[in-house]
Amino acid sequence: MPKSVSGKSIMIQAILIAVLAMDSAFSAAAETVYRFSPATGAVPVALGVEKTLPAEPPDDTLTRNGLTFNLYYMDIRNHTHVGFANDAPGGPDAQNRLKEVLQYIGDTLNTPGTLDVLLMESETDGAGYLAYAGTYYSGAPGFQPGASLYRLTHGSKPFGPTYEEIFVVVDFGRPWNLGTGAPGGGQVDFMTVMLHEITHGLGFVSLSNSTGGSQIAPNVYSVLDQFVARRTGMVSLFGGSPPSFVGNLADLTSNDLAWSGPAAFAHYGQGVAPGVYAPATWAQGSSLSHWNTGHIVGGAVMEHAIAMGVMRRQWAPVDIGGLIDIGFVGLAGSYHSADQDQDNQISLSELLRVIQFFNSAAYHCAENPGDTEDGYIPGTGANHSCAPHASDYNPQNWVISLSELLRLIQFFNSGGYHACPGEDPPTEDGFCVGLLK
Ligand SMILES: [Ca+2]
Ligand SMILES: [Ca+2]
Ligand SMILES: [Ca+2]
Ligand SMILES: [Zn+2]
Repeated sequence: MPKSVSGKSIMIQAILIAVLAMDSAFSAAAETVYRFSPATGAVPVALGVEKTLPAEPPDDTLTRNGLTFNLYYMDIRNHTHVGFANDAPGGPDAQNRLKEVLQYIGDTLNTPGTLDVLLMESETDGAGYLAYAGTYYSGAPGFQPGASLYRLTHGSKPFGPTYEEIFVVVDFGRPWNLGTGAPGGGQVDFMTVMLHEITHGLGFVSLSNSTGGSQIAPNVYSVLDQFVARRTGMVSLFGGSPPSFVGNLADLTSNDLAWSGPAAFAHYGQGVAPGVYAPATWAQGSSLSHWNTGHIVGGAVMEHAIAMGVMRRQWAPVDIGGLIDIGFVGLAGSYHSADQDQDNQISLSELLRVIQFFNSAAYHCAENPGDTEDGYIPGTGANHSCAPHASDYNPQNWVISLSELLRLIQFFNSGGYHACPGEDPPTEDGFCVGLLK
């Protein structure tokens, strides 16, 4: 999101899409792809002609939980002496904070693969966006995943080796908190903003313009756009094949949009669909690409604005649900906690363990997860600081009820189960009967 500092809060500026003049660099024969961020809108790139990712090996690499991030710092390569550069005042700190954010993302995303992240030359003017990030889309009609999600689900780069999956631009002329501690009241927390921006780079973004058309090309929308709905009646605003805008123009500025995806609903846990940002005046770069700021219980990373001095370095449940809906199904946890050997089957001994919790009338967390076979201890206990058991969901109360146990017996009897967070309608516990094909 394009953020700017305004008084005590950071708000998104309305940004018009840059209209790029065609010039000789845009060969008529070259296929066009689009670099897209909420801040800049769609910027056409002649595929194979304009190369953005350096051919040389990355400057740094980080792997967490099977997900590798290759980091390319243009401040280092171009000797800017600012921003992320090693000899810039906050350069090493900024690199470390970025890597901590990526560690969190890798740990949490639970999705193996590789993403090339291009840290473009930093700005220092202190005007305009705090930072922005995005990914690439083609001009093909459909609800597109974007390059990041495409690479993680297909295992290949959609547009070839010379394009990154995520590009990031940071304006270092801002009062950043580049430390690990909490930001001061007049500081912007770097890790918080990086998490927000990189989430856009993962594909959490709308491609709609102010009239419901695509910013890229006719009928080209994002996987997020398919979940934007008019709250009254939960009517999707983008639909059909190929997708087009099927809502009313007034919907886009109605303050009455909601997210129709089941995982965001379930993870939000408020019994109501989370709101999508749709202020009375269309805010280019902010509208539709964020949760309804100020109306999300408990707040979220993907609200369009964040107060200075605030730190939010982990996705809120609603952020995680939204990411699951758009295709990051690994976030749901691929395995049921009863499935200790993670073979998508509930064996008799795995079932007996949960029957033990049922018979003990309660369960709680082991002091150290490695203390027991599954990190839990039968019986009543004060420690509830771990993630609840997947069998404890209706309600989640540190007690395994008979009906909750019967659900696991169903998986035991059917020879397998699999995570199915995208099921419509959603299942009671996010899992489905049977082995994944
Ligand atoms: Ca700037
Ligand atoms: Ca098993
Ligand atoms: Ca329960
Ligand atoms: Zn944003």
